[in-house]
Amino acid sequence: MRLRLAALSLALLPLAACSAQDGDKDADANASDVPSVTQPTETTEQPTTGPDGGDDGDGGDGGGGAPQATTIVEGLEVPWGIDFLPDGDAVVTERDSRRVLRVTPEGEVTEVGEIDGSTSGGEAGLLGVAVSPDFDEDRLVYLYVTTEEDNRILKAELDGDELAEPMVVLAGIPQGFIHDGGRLAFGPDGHLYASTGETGTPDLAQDPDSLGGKILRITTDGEPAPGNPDPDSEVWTSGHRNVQGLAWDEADRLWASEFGDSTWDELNRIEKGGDYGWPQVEGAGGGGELVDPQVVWRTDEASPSGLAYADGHLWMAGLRGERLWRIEVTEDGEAGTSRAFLAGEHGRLRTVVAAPDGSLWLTTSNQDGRGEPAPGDDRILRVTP
Ligand SMILES: [Ca+2]
Repeated sequence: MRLRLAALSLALLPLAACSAQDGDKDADANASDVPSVTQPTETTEQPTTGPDGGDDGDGGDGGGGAPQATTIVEGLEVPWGIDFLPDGDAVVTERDSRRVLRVTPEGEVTEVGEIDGSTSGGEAGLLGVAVSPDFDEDRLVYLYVTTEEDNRILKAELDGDELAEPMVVLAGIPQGFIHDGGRLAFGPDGHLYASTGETGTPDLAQDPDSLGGKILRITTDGEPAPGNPDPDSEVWTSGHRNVQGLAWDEADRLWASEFGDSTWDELNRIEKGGDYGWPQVEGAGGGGELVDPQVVWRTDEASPSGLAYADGHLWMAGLRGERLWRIEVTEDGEAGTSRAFLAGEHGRLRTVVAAPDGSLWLTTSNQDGRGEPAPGDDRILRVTP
């Protein structure tokens, strides 16, 4: 582990660049430099509710095969990251409160810590979480956190219901009021992948010396992972605007969902060293050295954050689109037909992850400053594919 002190000049971009699409609230930077953790304050019981809608989707599904959604937990505030522990409980982060929660499959919520040094405001805050593949031995969870200086990846031991002081894994990822990326996931290769945003400064996406607008691939100590395109760089792919979804299919191909600017959101198949076009191209049409997306959607239909793979399909959660997209993946690794479910039924949808029992956990994001919270928001929903 090391503290990387590069890129101080990238701290705290001007706040005027808030886009109409995915920026939202005023910044309230209030953090100290080094995030620390506050110990748990309470445990709350969250009764599991029954089916809450009989959701048939809006994809013209006349019957059969439409995913059903039930509420696991309600009363959360902008749940952002979810990953699962070996015992089946989930670790859940809340973006603005900066709380780290442990949630059982039955919906019992325990606060295990709070990341005090995290700045929230706009799209920043406590974002992604990934549980160590060796959790039974090392007890580590990885967190993607915005501070006043940067976005950084931390790791902390989770012992039962108590999160220890975090340690810095990788610092110096540009931060901003918007486009902070933030998804963390361990790949089938055992390395940690992180999606970053260009923070409203599009040229960062093409700057090989910036960690912004990239997908990073690092070791658990924050070093460039063996086999990276540049052995001295954490960068795996570049030319991204704001990736917030990462998922591997059953052939271990990596997929990423990406916010477009004003026209095209993207689903990309991620190949080592690829340049995905931003800011030269939004959507398809790059040609040459630029990798085109596999699927695009209008931003009012998607504005995607989380991405998961389950039941032979990719599943993508739409914020502005307020729907859950299901995307076919062919055997040769092409994205096929996509179809929407749950449109408008639960408001903004942020994160979707595959749970150990084969279901999907799906979060609402109606408390994020751009939604219209319903009683009980925000929620974690269980969706059975
Ligand atoms: Ca692109």
